[in-house]
Amino acid sequence: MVFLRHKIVKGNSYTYLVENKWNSEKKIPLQKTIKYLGRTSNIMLSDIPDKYRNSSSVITFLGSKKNNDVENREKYIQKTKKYFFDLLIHGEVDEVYRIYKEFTKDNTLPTFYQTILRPVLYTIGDMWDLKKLDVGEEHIASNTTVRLLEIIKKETRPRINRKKTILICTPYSENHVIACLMLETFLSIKGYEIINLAPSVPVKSILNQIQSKKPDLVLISITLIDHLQSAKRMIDKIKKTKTPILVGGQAIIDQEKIPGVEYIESTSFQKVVQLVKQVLK
Ligand code: B12
Repeated sequence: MVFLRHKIVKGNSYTYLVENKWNSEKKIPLQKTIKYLGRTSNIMLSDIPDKYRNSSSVITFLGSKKNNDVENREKYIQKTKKYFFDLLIHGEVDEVYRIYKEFTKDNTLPTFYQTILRPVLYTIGDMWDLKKLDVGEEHIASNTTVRLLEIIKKETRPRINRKKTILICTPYSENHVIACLMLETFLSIKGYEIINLAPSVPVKSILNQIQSKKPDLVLISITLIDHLQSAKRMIDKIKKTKTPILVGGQAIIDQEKIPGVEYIESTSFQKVVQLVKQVLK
C-alpha cells in the first residue's frame, strides 16, 4: 500500500510517495520512500509512477483541494468513476465505502452523488441496455449502492432544525429507490425530517402517512415513463390533502406536467434544495 507523506519545510509543503510494507519476521510495518514528488501544490499525475496511479491515496490526493489543477481533477474524477464502476458490479461494498469516505474528505456528499455515483449508475444502465452488462451485474451494482446509501444514512447526523417534514415516495410499481435514498440523506443533512416510503407503496399507505404525520411537502420520484399514469392518479389523490407536491426523476423529462404541482427536471441537488425551500416558504 502506498501513501503520500507531506513535510512542511520553511512554510512550504513537500510530498513523498511512500510504501507501507509489513515485515512478517519482525512483525512491524516498514516504510520506504519510493519517490520524492516535490512541492505539494505542483504535483501532476505524470509525477506518479504508472504502477501507483490507481492507488486510492493518489487518486484522492489528485482530486483534493490541495491540488487545484483542473486537468488533474478531471482525470481523478474519471479514474474514480472507472474504479467505482468495477467495485459496484463486483459488489465490493467495503471498498466502495472506503472510496466514498476518501472522496468526501475533500468533497461534499452531493458532489459525490453528482460526479461519481449517479453518472456511474447511468453508465451501468446504458451498458445493461446495450447488453454489455449482464442483468446480474446490474443487480449486484444496485444492491451494493443501496447498501452504501444505508451506511451513509446511518452515519449522517441529521440536523433537524427546520422543523419541516418531507415525505418521499414513488408511484406504485416503481422499484427504483436509489434517487429517494440520495434525497433522504441529502435533505436530512439540510435539516429536514424525512419519511421515506420508497419504493412502491400503495397510495392508501401514502395517504395514511400524510394524515398521521402531516408532512409539509411530498416528494415523488418517477423513473419509468410507464409509471406516469399511476403517478398521475396518485398525485390527484395527494393533491386533495392540500400538501405541496414536488415531482422529479428521469420519467418526467419533456413530459406533460400536471397543473398545481411543482416539477424539477434538473439532477442538481442545489436546485432541489432551492426549490424545496421555495415551496416550503
Ligand atoms: C439500478 C437500476 C435498476 C434496479 C433498481 C434497484 C433499486 N433498488 O433502486 C432494478 C434492477 C430493480 C431495475 C429494474 C428495472 N429497470 Co432500471 N435501472 C437502474 C439504473 C441502472 C440506475 C437507477 C438509478 O438509481 N439511477 C441514479 C439516480 C440517482 O438517478 P435519477 O433517478 O436520475 O435521480 C436523480 C435525479 O433525476 C433527481 N431525482 C430523481 N427523483 C427525484 C424526485 C424529486 C422529487 C426530485 C426533487 C429529484 C429527483 O435526483 C437524483 C439525483 O440527481 C438505471 C439507469 C439510469 N439511467 O438511471 C436503470 C433504468 C432506469 N432502468 C430501466 C429499466 C428499463 C428497468 C426495468 C423495466 C428492466 C426490466 N425489464 O425489468 C425494471 C423496472 C423495475 C420497476 N418496476 O421499477 C431503464 C429505463 C428506461 C426508460 N427510459 O424507461 C434504465 C434507464 C436503464 C436503461 N438505460 O435502459 N433498475
